Amino acid sequence: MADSRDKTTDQMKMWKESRGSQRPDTLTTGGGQPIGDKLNLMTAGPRGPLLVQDVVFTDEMAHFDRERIPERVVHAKGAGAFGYFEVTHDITRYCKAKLFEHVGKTTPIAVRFSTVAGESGSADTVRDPRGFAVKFYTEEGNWDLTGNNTPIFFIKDAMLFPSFIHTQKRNPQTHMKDPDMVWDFLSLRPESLHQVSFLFSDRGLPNGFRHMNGYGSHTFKLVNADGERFYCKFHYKTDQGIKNMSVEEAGRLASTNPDYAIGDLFNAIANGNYPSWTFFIQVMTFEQAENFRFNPFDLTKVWSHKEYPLIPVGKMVLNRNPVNYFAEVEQLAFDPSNMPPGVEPSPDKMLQGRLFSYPDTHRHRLGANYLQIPVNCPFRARVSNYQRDGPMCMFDNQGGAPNYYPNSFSAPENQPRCVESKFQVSPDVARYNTDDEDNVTQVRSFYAQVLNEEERQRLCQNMAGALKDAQLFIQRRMVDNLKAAHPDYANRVQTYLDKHNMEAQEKTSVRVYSRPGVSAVAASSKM
Ligand code: HDE
Repeated sequence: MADSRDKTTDQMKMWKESRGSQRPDTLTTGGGQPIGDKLNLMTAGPRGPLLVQDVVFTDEMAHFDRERIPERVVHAKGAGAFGYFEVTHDITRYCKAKLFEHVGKTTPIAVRFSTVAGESGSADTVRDPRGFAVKFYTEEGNWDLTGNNTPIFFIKDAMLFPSFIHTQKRNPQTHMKDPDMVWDFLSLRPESLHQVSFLFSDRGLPNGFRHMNGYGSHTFKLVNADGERFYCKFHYKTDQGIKNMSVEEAGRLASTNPDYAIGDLFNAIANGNYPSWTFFIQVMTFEQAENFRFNPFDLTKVWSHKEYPLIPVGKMVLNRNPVNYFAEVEQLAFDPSNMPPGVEPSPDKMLQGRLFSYPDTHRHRLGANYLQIPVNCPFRARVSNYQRDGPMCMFDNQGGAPNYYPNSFSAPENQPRCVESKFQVSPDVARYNTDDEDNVTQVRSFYAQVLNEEERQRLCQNMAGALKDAQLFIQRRMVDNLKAAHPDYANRVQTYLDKHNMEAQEKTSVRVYSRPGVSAVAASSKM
């Protein structure tokens, strides 16, 4: 028993030890009044009933009744940690953001890693992308680079996101995960194939959060001090090395240690084994973007590293565990629209959709003043604006400063250097279809060039193992999509599917034929 203990399982013991010889605190109500007895209700006689005047009880119970806030609609299960980002290479020729000001500069950060589809209590070792969200607390306000462990995504139009997520969640009637929903949607949207291929490859089961890369995923815009603009992608490469899990190991841990990834991160940091990542950018000029063979803002595609090499920028180190999970991780709110001057959105339709969705969900989940919660507060900048009041307003609500603008009473000043860069948009306003763009070229090279033979084999086996649970017509449509990417991809998945389908058929026939009183012909006509 003692052998199996680590920093997570010993947390209570260590907390007590951390208090040394300090006497225990006085037990109080939420209002701070000392409590005489917290074990026994105040009742009329030893057998009850309870008195309304037992405010020690009502204070406790009323707060308990309100303990849960809505969990994140996606990425509900996750782990958080804190640390710093240090600039190791000068990129001021691309970006004027102060956090990149000079080599050696450090900026405090908060990071949250997560799975996507499961609920807050779900297992860490499921096949799913992993969230990789970083909040940089800069002097120019917070920058939230809210990415994943993959450089691409399933869709490229934000309109589809709620539907896509519904297919990853639960069936509206059965409240179960539903393979028909998943594969119906994915096969109807062939642009998802690149991400689906990543997902069913070995990288779909990372070994914890420390052994995976992170990506800003979208194309962003960088602006330098002279107002020159560049398109850019962000990458974090794990210094721990990539490590994935076998399907068997992930399945075993899902039942024996469903919090494996949270524990792995917590223990590493508590043991002083601080995980780190090297931060890079890829840069594309506006001219290159205009002539690029793909839409450079298409989130289902990567930029070739040969043509757009990784440029080193800095290092991210995680060296502090949360002191309290709810306060610092459950309430941690990331928002892609939090960008310091020098970082701007590209026209990527997914990024544009996210700029609205995140602050909107935070107002619902955490309340209108969520930016005052300490972990979200841009504590290195001084917030001066005209937002006042609202529920749970903390601090001094900007005291006696005028709450309207313009005003003649020492109003906070605009900063012309921070005006967003200008850009042109000329095309007609319309709802443009994106699913007819090239959805196969990069899947083909992922399959044929990036993966080796064994990896290809596992990808096909993993995919068929999941696709087999969908209706046959959906399986066929998916295999047709694979065929468009690479015939070998389609053939191998089909071979595995045939095997699964045959086995399933055999099982069904055994069940049907062995039912007493049902003839084989009658049974097969029902199939
Ligand atoms: Fe998110 N996503 N997302 N997402 N996402 C959320 O925000 C959304 C997308 C990502 O640890 C939600 O606070 C839309 C891409 C991470 O707290 C929500 C679209 C990428 C996290 C939301 C996307 C991400 C979220 C749920 C398509 C990688 C967890 C709760 C237009 C580049 C952050 C919340 C954390 C969380 C919306 C697509 C990453 C609902 C509308 C692409 C890492 O606002």
